[in-house]
Amino acid sequence: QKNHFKHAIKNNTVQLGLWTQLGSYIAAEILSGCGYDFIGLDAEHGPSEYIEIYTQLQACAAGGPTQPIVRIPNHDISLIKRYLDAGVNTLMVPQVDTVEQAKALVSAVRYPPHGVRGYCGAPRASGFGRIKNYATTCEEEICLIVMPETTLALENIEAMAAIDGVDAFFIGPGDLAASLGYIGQPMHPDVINVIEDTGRRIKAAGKAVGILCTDEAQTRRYIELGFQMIAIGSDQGLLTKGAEQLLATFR
Ligand code: 3PY
Ligand code: MG
Repeated sequence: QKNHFKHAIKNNTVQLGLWTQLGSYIAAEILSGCGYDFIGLDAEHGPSEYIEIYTQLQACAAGGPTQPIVRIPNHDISLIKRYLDAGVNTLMVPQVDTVEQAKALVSAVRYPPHGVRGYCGAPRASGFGRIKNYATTCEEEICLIVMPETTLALENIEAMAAIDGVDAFFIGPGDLAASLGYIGQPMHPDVINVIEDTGRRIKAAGKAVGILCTDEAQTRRYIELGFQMIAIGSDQGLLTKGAEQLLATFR
């Protein structure tokens, strides 16, 4: 099955998304019908475990055309295998700092002889066996997004971008700010400078770049700079803001 998201970011079509951390399959179903290009299902932070992500993927399929992106908690290849089996075709991996780590992740999402992904005959990803050519065609449609979130990752950006199979980079502003000595200040001008420079370097190396940003002006700036994917808000944020605003109209 075609991964339109992967092709869109390759073709520089900006993808706007919503981040989710509630772990709610109902919220996932509602939000996938709202017109966003992608929805981030977070299994790094937030309460979602594997089976909860699985049900959120089912909800996304029912809810609308929005592309689910799953952020996994670590680099464990057996866990990556299970998420791919569950039907994840766009995988985001946090804290990717080195070429060795990035290469191991590429290998984890590819079947032999190109990689080490374990084979299952009829996973959900293959329509439970109905998509007969899944194993031989899935590699083209799997999108691997790695997250540079440390100063070490920044040193290795060009080398990681040169790896075939690393499709995109999603900058983690919170962790990157912490690594730069500005914990809790992802909008600090020094941090923004580094992020913008990193975005330029990734683009110059020919790969797509994205970020989470809830500031409108800065989001427009990232779009101007050519960032291809931006998570512009979150389920938790919308719920909090909406609930507070509603009450404030009467109090
Ligand atoms: C971070 O800000 O560190 C993130 O991982 C956001 O997605
Ligand atoms: Mg992070």
